[in-house]
Amino acid sequence: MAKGSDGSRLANLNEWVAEVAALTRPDRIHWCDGSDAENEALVAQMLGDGTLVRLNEQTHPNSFLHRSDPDDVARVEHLTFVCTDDQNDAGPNNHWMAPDEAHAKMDALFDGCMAGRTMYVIPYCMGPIDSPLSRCGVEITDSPYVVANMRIMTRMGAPALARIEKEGTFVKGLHSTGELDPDRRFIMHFPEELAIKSFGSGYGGNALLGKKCHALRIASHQARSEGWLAEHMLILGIENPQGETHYIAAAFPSACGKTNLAMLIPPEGYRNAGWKVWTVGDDICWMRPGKDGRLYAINPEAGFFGVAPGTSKKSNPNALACLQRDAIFTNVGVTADNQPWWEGLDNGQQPAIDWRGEPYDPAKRPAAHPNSRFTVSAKACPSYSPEAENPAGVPISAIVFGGRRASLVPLVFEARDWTHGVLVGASMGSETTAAATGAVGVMRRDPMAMKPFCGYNFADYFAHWLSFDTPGAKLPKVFHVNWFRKGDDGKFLWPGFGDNLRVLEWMIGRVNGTAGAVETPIGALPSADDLNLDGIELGDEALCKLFGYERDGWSAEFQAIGDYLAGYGPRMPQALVDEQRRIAGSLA
Ligand code: GTP
Ligand code: SPV
Ligand code: MN
Repeated sequence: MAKGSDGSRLANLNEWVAEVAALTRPDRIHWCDGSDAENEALVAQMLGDGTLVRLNEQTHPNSFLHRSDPDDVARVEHLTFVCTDDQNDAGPNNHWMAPDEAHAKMDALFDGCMAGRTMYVIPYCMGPIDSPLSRCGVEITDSPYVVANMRIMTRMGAPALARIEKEGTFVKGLHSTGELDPDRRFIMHFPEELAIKSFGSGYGGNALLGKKCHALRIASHQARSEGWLAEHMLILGIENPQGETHYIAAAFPSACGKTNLAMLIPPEGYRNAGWKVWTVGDDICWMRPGKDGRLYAINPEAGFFGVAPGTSKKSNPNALACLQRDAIFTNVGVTADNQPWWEGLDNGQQPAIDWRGEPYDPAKRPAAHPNSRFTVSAKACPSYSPEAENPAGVPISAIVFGGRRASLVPLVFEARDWTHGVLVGASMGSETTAAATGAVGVMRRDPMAMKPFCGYNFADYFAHWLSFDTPGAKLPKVFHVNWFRKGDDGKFLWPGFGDNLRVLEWMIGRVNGTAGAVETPIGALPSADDLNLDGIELGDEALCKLFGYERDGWSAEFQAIGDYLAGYGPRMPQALVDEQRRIAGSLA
């Protein structure tokens, strides 16, 4: 039982914990305070029962490997539900179940599920503890691995409990790993009750309920009624040689480059000239209009749950620097001397044991699972922005949408205005990745990178986005990027990573009115001369495909976008339908 200073505001928390304990029947209840001693005890316990394996203490002090159940390695979109009273409120973009039915189904699964286990009560705060934009929650779980990850990913423990006591409201998240049986696995959201019930998975977005379940699905629903936005976006600051910093928020689908862009290290010429990129967040962004009409953003998270494969000293030195100590690795391989290893690490070492704990055999499986991850505190990142802890948030100058598109979509273009920008976000497409179970590399619509995460009807969501365009609003400019355009040989045409700064520089130039562009029906595209391409070699095919605009292809794309929006029926805002028709008409 947690004691409030007067007991009153915590009554609903204590009641809920008692109710859950009566249902799940744990052997013990542990209230997490977030202390080092608590963490050390949990780690010792997990080392003892094999949940964690200690990595090489010389090269990676205080770092651990966790191997998931092989059937539990990614988010499960087909088992994720939004349970609203009216199915139309969840929308065609979500799986839906009636709240009563969903509660009954979940309560049957939770019945007695914690017998023999400890029930952990984790009070947490999403966002700086003193920010008015932050929101609190409590996760109840029977997984010590979840506790250890939540400790890194959120502000967890006593300060969060104190805030909950003051506010009286919090998101209730109930989680159990159950038996890790994929047939008894559901991730249920009850946005109208600020509640989550997750059973049968221990993996990332399914189990660390502060992350996708709270900070995106529940928060997006809450944000709609309170006038703000909860988005699947990184936040970065870009400092120019004059010392001015512009903040950019960017939405790319899962495993499409948010962490990498957020931690970008400028190419050498830029570095020498004094350019610097500051990391505010790599996955989630909460923003709301400030008094001056600009959008102000916070990162609700305190750590990174990043994709391991492909992370190298060359592609993302900042991420690698974060991973030197105090990190949890999930489903990576290890070397003979027990250092973490993944495909694309490129440090000259070789894997000995794969992510399943078996001797590495490239004919059998990769050493690291394609969706293997690291969990590490944001404070460990050399580029972590001092402004990331600012309770007021950072003012956003540009919003960027992007996806993995092998064909058609150029490197970058700019939307004409906010309404067009909302359409650019709403019509985003991307090839699927290993971040969720299912086929990889299939093009699907993933509006604003929120397809798996919007807690309500996309038609209402687009209307909510449009509603920010009010008199006096000083909205960010909106852009679209594609780092993943391929040539006829199937290779990426754009070098990406650090060189993406060239594109960000052009965006800031557009915000300041100093950079040029060519108007087309899909938006304003830079010509190759409008970007600084010094120091990189691009052939004719690359120049043509990265900076060109293919009228016939876009005409077909806009027909497909029209069909997609029509699928939402009359709830789709007319302004968006009109915008699509106007552009489709000018392409015909
Ligand atoms: P989530 O954590 O799943 O939301 O993903 P994320 O958007 O943060 O993705 P991340 O930055 O981890 O990138 C995923 C994959 O994309 C990695 O394999 C990267 O190497 C690759 N990637 C990132 N940026 C670029 C880029 O600019 N060009 C190319 N070609 N690949 C990139
Ligand atoms: C994503 O899939 O977008 C992630 C990883 O960031 S997870 O936390 O598992 O959702
Ligand atoms: Mn993500």
